[in-house]
Amino acid sequence: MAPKTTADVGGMGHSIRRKEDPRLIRGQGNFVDDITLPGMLYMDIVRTPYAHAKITAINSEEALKIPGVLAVITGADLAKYNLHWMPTLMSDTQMVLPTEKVMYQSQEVAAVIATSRYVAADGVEAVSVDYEPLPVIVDPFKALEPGAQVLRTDKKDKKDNHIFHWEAGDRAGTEKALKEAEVVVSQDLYLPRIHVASIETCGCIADFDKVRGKLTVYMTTQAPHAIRTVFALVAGHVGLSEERIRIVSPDIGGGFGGKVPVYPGYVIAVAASVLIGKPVKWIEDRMENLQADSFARDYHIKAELGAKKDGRMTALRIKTLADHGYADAAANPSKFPAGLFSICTGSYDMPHAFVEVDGAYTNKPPGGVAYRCSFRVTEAVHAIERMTDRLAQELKMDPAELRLKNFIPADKFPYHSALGWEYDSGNYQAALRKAMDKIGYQALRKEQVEKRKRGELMGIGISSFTEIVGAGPSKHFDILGIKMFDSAEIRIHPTGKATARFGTKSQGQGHETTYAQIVAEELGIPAKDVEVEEGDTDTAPYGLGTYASRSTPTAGAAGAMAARKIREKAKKIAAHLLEVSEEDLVWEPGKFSVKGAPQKSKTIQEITFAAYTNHPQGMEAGLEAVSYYDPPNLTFPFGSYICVVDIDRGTGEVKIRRFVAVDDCGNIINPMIVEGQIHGGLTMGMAPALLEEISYDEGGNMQGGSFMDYLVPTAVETPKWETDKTVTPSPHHPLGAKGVGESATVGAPPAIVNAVVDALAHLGVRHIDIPMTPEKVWRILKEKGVAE
Ligand code: MCN
Ligand code: CUM
Repeated sequence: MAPKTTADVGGMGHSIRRKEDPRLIRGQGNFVDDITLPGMLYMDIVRTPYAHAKITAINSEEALKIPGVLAVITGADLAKYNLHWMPTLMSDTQMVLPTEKVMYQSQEVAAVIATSRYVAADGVEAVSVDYEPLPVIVDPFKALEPGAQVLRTDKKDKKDNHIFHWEAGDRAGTEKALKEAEVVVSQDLYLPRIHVASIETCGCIADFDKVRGKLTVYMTTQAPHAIRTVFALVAGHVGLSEERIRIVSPDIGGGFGGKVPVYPGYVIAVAASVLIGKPVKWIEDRMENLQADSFARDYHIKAELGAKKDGRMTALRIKTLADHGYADAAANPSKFPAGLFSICTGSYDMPHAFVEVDGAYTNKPPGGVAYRCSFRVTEAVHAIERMTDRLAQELKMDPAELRLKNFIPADKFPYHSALGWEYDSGNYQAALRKAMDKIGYQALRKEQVEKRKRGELMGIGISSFTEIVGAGPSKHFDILGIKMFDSAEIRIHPTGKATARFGTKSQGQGHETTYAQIVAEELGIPAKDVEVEEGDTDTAPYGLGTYASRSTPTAGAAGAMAARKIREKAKKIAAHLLEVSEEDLVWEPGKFSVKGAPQKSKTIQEITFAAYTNHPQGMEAGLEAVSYYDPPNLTFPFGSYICVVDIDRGTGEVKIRRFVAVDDCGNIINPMIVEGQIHGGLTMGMAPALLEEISYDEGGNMQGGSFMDYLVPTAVETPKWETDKTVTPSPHHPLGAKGVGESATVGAPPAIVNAVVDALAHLGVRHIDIPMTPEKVWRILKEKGVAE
């Protein structure tokens, strides 16, 4: 689709350079830790080495002797104000600071407030805590065994470690269809705990102004307004009502879902600032970040896929056990304790499906937070794309052919899935065929045959994923009762420039650029003349924030709707200026002209000036609009990825030789930014497939709590991604756009696993759990007698 606007205007479809980059690449960004306030104090946190233990004493005396240490805050101090527990986004409860026992290694135990960061750290060293260790549960299956020790003793009526049961689909119908299926493949899959490890850790500055009774918190949050509401709900009883709370998210160095929840550190810093009356800064160090927050996945999946002998899929059944750590602090919409996992029928026309998920408590940090996942879609896509390859192997069919046979046909959209979703639009065949052509699929298969004869291990893996992003609609989606919509407010200033504010918050996605392009598209005001603001609850309209690739589907749509309201008013003003009736005007980006007399026209800038200087009698002055957009449906971006791997028989190392990603996110606002999102997402998809994992030993000690053990990919490990696209607009989004930010992370891992399993399939390998580290792969090679 050719852009409607000129390059100077820079509306949709133009790869204009990111407006935020000049400051970010010059080191002139403004992150929380860059902010210094007069009289600011520093907080550091005492953490437990035990995964489960009673606290018998906390001794702060020595710490308080250190010059510059002003206070040591404990759970008992917070309990006086009933602030020692807080609600999680999933309506569970989580400790701010413990009063009785700790539940996971590295949990917060006390906080030291001091005049400098260094003194605060010395204070932490000097606090001594006495613990009485308790038995530890790290295995969620053991947690659910009858007679297992009950972990949440704080909950009066809790008799076990079961958090929730959730299911979707037709249990009986699926059971029957599986019984009648000509082939059934079943597989256990484990998606381990992983951590987003964004460049910037979490942190905040809490600044309580005693005189005005107003709290300002600069914080690393993806959802400033929702956080403000949560703070008001938690601390309203001590006088912090919502109009007196201002949350400011300045620049954020990566969120990836890890910056959605409220972490104890934020709340302690707020309590400290209110109690002491001075600004308090808390910035996590890298180890704290890796050990205590932002954990995703930890899904134990059992999947069964039934089909006819010709490969036609008939039924899918999935049973999952989710390890949530000691509290269910996942960031999901309230009615979806397993997120949007029920997208697990994927891109296939599946007649019957049933899925159930149970959540369990263990002695681990709260899990299920997020990792570029669109609310558990990563897990769902992993399951169905692995199962599809399992089936192909079983039937000795080509996995591409099996997919093409089972795809929802392009003419069946909007498609109603067996698990209750209405897919808005798609053309899965086109995306897969494009990927196959681009990578030269048939030639690669021939090459593989040749290589196998020579004992070389080469594999080709496909993943044809369907994403589900853009929550709302508000009738189904809320967080703690707050409906999920999003917002935009556009003000056109007299000289024709604009300020546009949104309820979302970019953490690196480039909203300052792409939102400006949306305004440019709709009003013809050059994108460079549109200043985009997000993240300050005192100025931005109320919105639910940026996660689940929802910004384009919700706030982006709100931007278009607000701009259209402005255009309506601009039309009235143009009619007045040109002395014609509105019906006689035609719009082209940037100006209204008179039908049949194109020389008679008024530019949007002229009209804007008139809105403040020469507006029609009886009309209000000014040119601005707000839109709160409640999407009628989610958007369903999709794609087909093909990965080629070579496996080193000496080391077990998996080398990604080629990776072709064909994505479809509907109409694109900025192609360069979308490509960047996909590149980053692919690397973040490769990471858990090959490298990243956090596990715990029997004693609840974390393995992988530093960058020595937790392997984040760098440019060295990253292959050359080859991207392409198809464009299938969303029929309900005002711009035809779908979200894209998480597509690649969601789609990539199974393509890589499928490639590795394909390389070893002739040896009888049917499945490998991620991460497929060299050691793990080498052990398989050894077992199969092919290691060199
Ligand atoms: N875009 C576009 N055309 C489309 C769709 C999107 O030009 N059809 C652009 C958007 O305008 C936006 C970007 O692509 O600039 C991503 O848009 P969208 O898919 O709507 O996702 P969000 O803006 O809501 O971003 C959230 C998503 C999520 S949930 C995670 S996790 C993630 C991701 O974005 N975290 C990121 N990408 C990230 N990228 C960076 N640099 N940092 C993070 O923390
Ligand atoms: Cu699931 S990570 Mo993103 O939704 O912020």
